[in-house]
Amino acid sequence: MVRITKQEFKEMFNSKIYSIYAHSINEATNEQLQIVLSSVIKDIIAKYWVDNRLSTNKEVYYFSIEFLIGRQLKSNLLNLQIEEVIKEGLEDMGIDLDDLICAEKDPALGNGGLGRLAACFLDSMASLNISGHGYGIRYKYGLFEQKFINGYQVEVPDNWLLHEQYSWESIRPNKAVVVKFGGEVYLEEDNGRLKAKHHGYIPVMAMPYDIPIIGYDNDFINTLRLFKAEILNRDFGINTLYANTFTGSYEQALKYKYYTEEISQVLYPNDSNHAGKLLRLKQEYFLVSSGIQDIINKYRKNKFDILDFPKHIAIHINDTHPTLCIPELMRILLDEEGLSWEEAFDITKNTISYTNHTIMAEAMEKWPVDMMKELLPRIYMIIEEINKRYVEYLNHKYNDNEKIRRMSIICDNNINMANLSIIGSYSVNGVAKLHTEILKKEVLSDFYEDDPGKFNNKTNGIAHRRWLISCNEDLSNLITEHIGNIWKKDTEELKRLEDYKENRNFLKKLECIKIKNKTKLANFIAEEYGICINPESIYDVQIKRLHAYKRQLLNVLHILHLYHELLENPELDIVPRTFIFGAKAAPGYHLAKCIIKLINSVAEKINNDKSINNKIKVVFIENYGVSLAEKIIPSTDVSEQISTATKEASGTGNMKFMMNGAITLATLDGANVEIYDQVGEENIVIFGLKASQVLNYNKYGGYSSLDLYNSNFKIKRVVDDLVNGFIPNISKEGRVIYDSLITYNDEYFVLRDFENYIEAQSKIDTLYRDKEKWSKMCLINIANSGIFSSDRTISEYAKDIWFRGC
Ligand code: 8GP
Repeated sequence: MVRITKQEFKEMFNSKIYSIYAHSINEATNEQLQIVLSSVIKDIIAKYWVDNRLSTNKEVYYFSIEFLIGRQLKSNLLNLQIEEVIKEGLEDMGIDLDDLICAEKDPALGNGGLGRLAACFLDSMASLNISGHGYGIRYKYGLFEQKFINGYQVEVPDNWLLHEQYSWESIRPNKAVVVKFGGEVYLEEDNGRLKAKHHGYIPVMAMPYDIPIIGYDNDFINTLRLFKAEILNRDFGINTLYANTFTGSYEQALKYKYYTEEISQVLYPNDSNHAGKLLRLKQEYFLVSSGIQDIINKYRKNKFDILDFPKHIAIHINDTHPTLCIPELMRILLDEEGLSWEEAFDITKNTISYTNHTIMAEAMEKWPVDMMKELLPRIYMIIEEINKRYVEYLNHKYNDNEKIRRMSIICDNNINMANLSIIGSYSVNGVAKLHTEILKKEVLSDFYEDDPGKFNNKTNGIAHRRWLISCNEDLSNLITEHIGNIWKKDTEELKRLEDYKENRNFLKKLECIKIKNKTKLANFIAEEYGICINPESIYDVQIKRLHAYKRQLLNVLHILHLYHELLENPELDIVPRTFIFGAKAAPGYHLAKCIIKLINSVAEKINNDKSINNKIKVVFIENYGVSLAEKIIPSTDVSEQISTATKEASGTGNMKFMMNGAITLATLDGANVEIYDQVGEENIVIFGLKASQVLNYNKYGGYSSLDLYNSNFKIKRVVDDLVNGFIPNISKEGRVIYDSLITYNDEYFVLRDFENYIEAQSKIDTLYRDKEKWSKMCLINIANSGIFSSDRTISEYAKDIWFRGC
């Protein structure tokens, strides 16, 4: 049990502030005090962290190009169960803990769902005593900071590493490794065997920075190791390597510095578009090679037999960005460990497991053969050989050229990373039941038919510690007062809340907590944006990346519809609504940026129209990210999960809202289907096309948005708004959006689902009027959200994938 008295803490804090800043508390800024506090906490946990790193149990390594961990201070104090002592100790010194919590920079090392999921998984692995570590990249600049200027998104660099330092990290120079790019590979005779020799490569040093991942109330600490790309230092024989690759002039040296440092400079701001850039490929290999070398180095120290590798090590790849783990592990086993191809492939296949996170075609990574060959010659040779052997197997089994083309790794001069991931791993999973079914029956059906046992589903989950206990303390306390503490470690216990569904007193308390949270958010919005919103109104929230398939457009078209109804009849009896958006668009994603401009312009018009009596308000929160989500989610009434069925693999925001007692307004897509199964149809509002209908439309055609537009007055009215000047200052953007709906036949079925969505929204209005009934629905949502804890998800990964057969 991590123990610290108030007195000990104060002494540590005081001496730390002098040693870091050489001045007293009075002179320090909140940022400095937060850095001091993090440093003290690192000292407190040091012993446990070291012990854990020496573990010889089977270890899981989770490779991800993104980790969206959010602020760490509050969550670390919670997990260590020392929040009270620290709070009081700080108070004695005249410091408010909340100020320090807010002073922490949010490391935005991810875009969206995939990166945030990786962070929840780390939290759960540590909390479940699983030795599971993350490998990622320490990007100098995280996801861009979003500013709105005249309603347009403007991107500003996110300099989260101000002064080159992150308060929770510790640098580990003794664990640095070298990653090799370019050059040439020859097979040379070595002790009677052909061995690959790599010449003329460019060496890049991968410097590890470790962040502790603290388990909940269990003294268990794992590591998130992020690698920074640097020039080689003397320890790595800088002179000889320089001689190989650079002539040694100062200019060349600077070129080399740029080449290396560029690799961990910036996180690609694309949420689903595949960034077809050489630099991105360098980043992927840099991550993979650093991580795999690190694992092998530790493995060698433990002196286990290399043939037992899969007994001791599980490597999980989070989507295809770390897929090069497969050829990289092969490379080391073949070229450094001297194993045969068969032995090496057997080990690799039994070590690596893969999760697919999207079926969006543009996110399916493919790399040009020439690029791979030039940048990673040895890796390419290995991929080619894996492919050659696999195609031989397919030829033997199927004799069907079309099928073989679809299943090969290399086709049309491209390397298909999903195919490589499947072929080189023992487990492939989707992230919600529906998504996994679509993978099996549609997107990856050839592979499923070939090896059905490899496929499985692992429905996503969220760290309930961050997304309920920590971000909604009042709700968490209310729950504990009624059902005790066990739910914090076993969220299935939340089911016991159903005993209170007829208890008026409890329902009232639930309602009061929501109002309190809504008031807090209203104050924040008034302060930050100067918009006055009404805590008695329905808070209707859509916060996620901006993407056409997520259909923020459907939401805003409905707002316009409601606005017209109010203009026609100002007495219209609706419950006041506050529509809240938060979303970043990829900088090169034109349609998404046009939609941002549209929402901001609609907000401007509606918020300033006195004739509608404040019945609707629209707020677009700038620079949405983890910390803002923690503020918004506890105060939400309606959770908008309105993607085109089939397109959202799972969604995880939907789970966070549910756990905080919001009612989901959703299509039957991704994990919404499973939320529906948990709460039953009377506690969720469902609308729109089903997945099977969308798949049918896509296969056989049959929907014309133009016909619908011409035949439906309500649809025509809001679509025309885009181009007739009704909304000021959107002439260009409105046209782009109009064309996506009408000229290009509405790829995401926005208009097709519109009528149905209006009905669903009016059902929300009706339901909300009965406050007690609404509160009961909220309660049932909270009570049945336990299954969506990432502890459940991680237990399933552990049992079915990483430790199966152990
Ligand atoms: C997201 C999916 O879109 C979302 O439905 C799912 O809940 C989440 O992954 C976690 O499984 N996918 C991505 O964020 C994604 O594919 N990002 C890659 C481009 C980085």
